[in-house]
Amino acid sequence: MATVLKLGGSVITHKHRPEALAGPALDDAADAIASAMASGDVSDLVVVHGGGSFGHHHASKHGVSKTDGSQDAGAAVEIHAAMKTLNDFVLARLHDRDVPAVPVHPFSVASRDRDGSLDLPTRQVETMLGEGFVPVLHGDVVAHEGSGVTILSGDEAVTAVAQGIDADRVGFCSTVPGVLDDDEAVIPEIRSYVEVADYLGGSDSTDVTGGMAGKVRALLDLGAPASIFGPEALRAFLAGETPGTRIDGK
Ligand code: IP8
Repeated sequence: MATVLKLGGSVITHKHRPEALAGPALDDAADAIASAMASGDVSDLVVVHGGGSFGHHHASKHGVSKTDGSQDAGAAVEIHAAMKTLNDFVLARLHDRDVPAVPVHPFSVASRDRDGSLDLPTRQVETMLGEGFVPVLHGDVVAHEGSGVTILSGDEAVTAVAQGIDADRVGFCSTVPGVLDDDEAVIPEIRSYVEVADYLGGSDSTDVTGGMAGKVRALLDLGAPASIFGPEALRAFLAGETPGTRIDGK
């Protein structure tokens, strides 16, 4: 039973200050993951984390987005390095709790075709799972045919990995308790983007990959049910519940 869990960049970092880790929030998430694994609620787990104030700050400084590329190796390395720093923090907090986390850096394995379609091989992720590891991927830069490098969002990584390993469950831990309607109430289920397009405005901070609208689109594209929920519901999700908003584009 494979589970892919995304830890939103806004959950584990302070998004409005460059390279500021939200340490207590990351500790809470790591505690939830460690106890779900210790109790056997979760076995094959892949974690993907977003960029928060690490990736997005540097991407925006260099004008790089999912569609606007850069041929500047220095810019690519700077964005990637910031994401590796954040990845190291996530790994360390998991290791502190005896979770056998190992890094997977998408820049080293993934690429985009000219039309933007993504190739993210997942054979190594499956082998890691088979060996009892918890692969930890992240949003990153990726080589993009004709554009240098562009940004790979954590959401795209979730979709690609979940499809590649045929995941059974996908969870998206965000700062909000789910996708909210105009009355700030959690929408329990979304089956198509048009149902919710009116509610999904742009992200209010530096987010070069699209905020909640991008998250919903990515999870609808998954072709399997996924959940968006807040940090307080992470334990419930890992225990097998479907808190927050259930997204099923099939
Ligand atoms: O926070 C973006 O990932 P996201 C990663 O999941 C970078 O959109 C490098 C900005």
